[in-house]
Amino acid sequence: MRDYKIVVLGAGGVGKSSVTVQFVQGVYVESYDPTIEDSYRKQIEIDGRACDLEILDTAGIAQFTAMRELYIKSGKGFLLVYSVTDENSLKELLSLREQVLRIKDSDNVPMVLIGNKCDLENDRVLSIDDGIKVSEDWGMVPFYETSAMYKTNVDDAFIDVVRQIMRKEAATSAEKKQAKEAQKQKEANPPAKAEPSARVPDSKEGADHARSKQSSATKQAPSKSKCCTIV
Ligand SMILES: Nc1nc2c(ncn2[C@@H]2O[C@H](COP(=O)(O)OP(=O)(O)OP(=O)(O)O)[C@@H](O)[C@H]2O)c(=O)[nH]1
Ligand SMILES: [Mg+2]
Repeated sequence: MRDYKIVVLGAGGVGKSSVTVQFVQGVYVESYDPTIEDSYRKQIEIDGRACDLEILDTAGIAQFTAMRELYIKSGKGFLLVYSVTDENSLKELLSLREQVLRIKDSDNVPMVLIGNKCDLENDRVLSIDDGIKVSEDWGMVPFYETSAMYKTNVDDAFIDVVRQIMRKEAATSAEKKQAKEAQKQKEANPPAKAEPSARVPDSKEGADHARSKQSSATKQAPSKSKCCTIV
């Protein structure tokens, strides 16, 4: 069974724990208890493959974010969560994503953007289009509006990030296989040693080159006729 390490990131109170617990345990947590760090495991079959998910639910509030760098390093896929009722929570994600890309040293990191609390229509300050705009700015990162309360799109968001990890791993192992094949071929048929005169000279240079070649050949191993010409 393959291991998939997923990290849930976002500002305080946006619903990271509620979304995670809803996905893992199928229950909705009404109360708010700020997280320091919680880890969950869930086994699930995706596209016929058994997957062992390790989900890290992280702290949103600043006092608890010191460990962020470490868990970003170890994560394979990321859920970036904001709340549609909190404009700042979306702004905070911009720097969080930057941090993820910087630490991973890659532009290609499995990731989904989540606008949570979409059931709170009356308190909504961010539209679907606001989320779509950010997803486009990020190079079409998959975007879901979710409700942890009603379990809307929660499973889809997690499954999406696992599929992205699978695709990335498949691409990496295909690249490795190709490189290995190329190396094998190289070892089996080593390239012929290049002649020192293999470079194609331009016409003037070619003439000079030919002349100097001739004269040095003459000096080193004069043939009869050339000997006659010099004399
Ligand atoms: N109406 C509604 N409330 C939600 C939803 N998701 C979370 N909440 C509520 O929002 C509050 C905060 O949710 P949490 O899941 O604890 O938020 P968090 O992002 O984990 O917060 P930190 O751990 O402090 O970073 C709780 O009272 C939740 O019940 C949702 O989809 N809809
Ligand atoms: Mg939490």
